[in-house]
Amino acid sequence: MTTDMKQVYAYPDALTEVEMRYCPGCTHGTAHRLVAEVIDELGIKDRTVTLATVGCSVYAYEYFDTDAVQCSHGRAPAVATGIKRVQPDTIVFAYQGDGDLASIGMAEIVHAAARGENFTVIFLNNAVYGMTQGQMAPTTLLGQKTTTSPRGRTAPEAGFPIRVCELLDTLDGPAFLAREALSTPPHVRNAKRAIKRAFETQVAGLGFSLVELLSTCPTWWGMTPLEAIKHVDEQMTKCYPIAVFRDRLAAQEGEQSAESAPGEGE
Ligand SMILES: Cc1ncc(C[n+]2csc(CCOP(=O)(O)OP(=O)(O)O)c2C)c(N)n1
Ligand code: SF4
Ligand SMILES: [Mg+2]
Repeated sequence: MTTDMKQVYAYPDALTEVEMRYCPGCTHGTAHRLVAEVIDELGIKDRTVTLATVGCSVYAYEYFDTDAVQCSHGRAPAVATGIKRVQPDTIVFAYQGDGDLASIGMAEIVHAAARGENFTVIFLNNAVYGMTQGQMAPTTLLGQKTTTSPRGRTAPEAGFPIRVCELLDTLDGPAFLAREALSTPPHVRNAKRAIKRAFETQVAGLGFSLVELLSTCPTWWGMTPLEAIKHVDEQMTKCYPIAVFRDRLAAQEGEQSAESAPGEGE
């Protein structure tokens, strides 16, 4: 008797076999896997350049089986701009943490988005500086305890959390902007859909794309992996709502299908 077995998951081609150094329960690894699956599905591995940044994902250049450049803190959008303008056929993605992107690199990301540069950003929002021991980030929630806000973040002392997608959504440059959460399986599936859409936007040459992924840092949040997932799902999404803010590819697809549909009287 033969049984038909359908393969549901396989190790992505776009990941190397280097063991990731993330803490148990950290969703950086989940994000890497989703990006790698998308690269495989789009068949773009041989022309993809990974931009690793500074933070816990600093070794991304070892984990993705693509060409890669290690960028200094916050400067990945500037590096991406250079590579993409010189080699427009490459697919470039920057993998940035919230300290990297929304603190030291805020100017770079805003201007690259405003210019509508044709590359993709995977933005990991875990509400702390993970690598340097859990300091407050621009994305830290009000009331959240970190190593530099031991009594909890307060607005008079440290201002309000920065919502990157909403901020970039005020600009004309971006072509795709979405926020998803790496929490429950349905959210993880939606995150992959958004990542794919972002890469497709770049492949179609439509301009800047960014996916913000709400992520865990159980180590510096002082939580178990399960508590951290719950925290993403129940607390982070209150401050950072899940949404697709901009999808110019969908708008283009809509126009194309309207053009090809038979008009009235035809
Ligand atoms: C110019 C510069 N300033 C500061 C640092 C120190 N530093 C390394 S990682 C990091 C924070 C990273 O946090 P985030 O981007 O949120 O990444 P995570 O580790 O949370 O994934 C900082 C401040 C550095 N490497 N270079
Ligand atoms: S410190 Fe936080 S962000 Fe860094 S690997 Fe550990 S859990 Fe992940
Ligand atoms: Mg962080």
